[in-house]
Amino acid sequence: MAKPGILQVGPYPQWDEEPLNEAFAVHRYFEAEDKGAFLAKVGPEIRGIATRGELGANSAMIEACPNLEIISVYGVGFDAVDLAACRERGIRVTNTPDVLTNDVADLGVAMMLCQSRGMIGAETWVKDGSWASKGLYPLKRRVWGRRAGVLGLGRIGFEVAKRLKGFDMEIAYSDVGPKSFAEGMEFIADPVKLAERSDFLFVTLVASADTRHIVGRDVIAALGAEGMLINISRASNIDEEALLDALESGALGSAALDVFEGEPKLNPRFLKLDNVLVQPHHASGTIETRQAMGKLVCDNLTAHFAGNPLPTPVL
Ligand code: 8YV
Repeated sequence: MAKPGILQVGPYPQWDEEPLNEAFAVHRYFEAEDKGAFLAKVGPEIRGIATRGELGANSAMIEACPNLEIISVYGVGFDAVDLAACRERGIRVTNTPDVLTNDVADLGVAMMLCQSRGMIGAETWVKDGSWASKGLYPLKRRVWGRRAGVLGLGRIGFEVAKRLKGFDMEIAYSDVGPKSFAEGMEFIADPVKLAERSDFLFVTLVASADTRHIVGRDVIAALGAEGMLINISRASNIDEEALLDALESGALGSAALDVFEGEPKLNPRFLKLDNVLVQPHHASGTIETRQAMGKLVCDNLTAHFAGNPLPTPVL
């Protein structure tokens, strides 16, 4: 029997490419020079799309594949998949939850520590000879015992909060409602009020049209000149123009960001700022987690084409 045709939207590590190529007839979208012509040619053969969290599958891509049955996302976030089009056509969608939760939380907390203690600048201070020529490195801000806010207490937000407890921080969170498992954490429904009482604000929300720019000028102003914003979710949750204005003027103390509008190209204003720590969207980027994510992508596709229940369905 012919292998099911799969459209691979972006590259995966070699260890994921091998099982995919073995089980499916893989068409590598990201290698095509003329993407439109490529889709027009292979579209009818495609029964599955293997994509990545931030790349997703847009309506044009879905439309070009009239025999599409499933989209398997390498990532927990599926905001870049046109879910309405999938619902309409009965296309299944899967993601890779749980396996990346701890690594994403780790990176969020690491960014807070790194940025608050000025570790990147401190390393430069040593390497460029400033330590020897200028003496002591400028003093930075403490982390332990201070106030953290978690915007979105889902799986990742909860793991962030759990880690912050280890730093004896006072933790509050915002979500659609109070969570029974949020022991020792204060529920503050309004993100502006959450930001007002927080030294560090973590954005760990699932991104959707409803959460777009939920961190806007008012939340950023409330966090203030001493506050730090940490984003390990999606760029769309933050009004990036407002964030840049506040970082440039000093109205916001600092930010630590793993995600950006239009990534991997960043707004060049970010590159001129000393008070922002930037990371290349790699919160889930450990060998262990990426292997587990790749396995789930493949397992979901295999289960679907074998007529078995999907391990991690979204739709
Ligand atoms: C990416 C992510 O999928 O889980 C998500 O939603 O955005 C990430 O894990 C990862 O960077 C691979 O592209």
